[in-house]
Amino acid sequence: MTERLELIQGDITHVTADAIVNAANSSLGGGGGVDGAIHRAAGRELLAECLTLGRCPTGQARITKGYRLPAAHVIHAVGPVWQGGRNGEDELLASCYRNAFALMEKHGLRTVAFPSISTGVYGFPIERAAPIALREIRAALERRPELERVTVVLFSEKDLKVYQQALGA
Ligand code: AR6
Repeated sequence: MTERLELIQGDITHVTADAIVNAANSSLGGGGGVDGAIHRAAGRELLAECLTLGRCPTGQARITKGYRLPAAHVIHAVGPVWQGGRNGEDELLASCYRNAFALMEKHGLRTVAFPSISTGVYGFPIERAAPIALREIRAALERRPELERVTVVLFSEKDLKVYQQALGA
């Protein structure tokens, strides 16, 4: 199972996969961080498709094509804004990962790359987010043998170390 899970440091917009996941906001209208990078790399057609989808509630996900990205699809997941940790943030973050995998199953996708959802602008502490992300990824890999590869792409070396430590724990 763990051989189908990899942690790398890099830019998710460069990843070739059936899908990359975007840490989006509910408007699906683009933004900063990884969302901005994905929209810039995919081109304006991505925004046009996103705007046909309406709002996406926190914890849920929507799928589009990848346009000029090397990835075939983008799964836009809306993570929770950190509000101190007692407002359902953990469950909403887990729900992003679960809903992303549900969309993969529905569309017959086998390889996916995730960023560290909610741990940038949305302020979710990465030390708390990493075990939640990895738990949901492992659960999906166990349940779904058709999943070939799940990559978590960490932007900084520090973030990569946090995930590596959580994976070993
Ligand atoms: N590749 C991989 N990871 C990246 C990249 C990249 N190109 N760029 C940034 N990261 P964030 P959030 C990392 O803020 O916290 C947007 O404005 C970044 O270092 O992108 O879920 C949306 O529109 C961090 O570890 O997403 C929303 O309004 C992680 O990606 C809001 O930000 C997530 O940081 C969402 O906030």
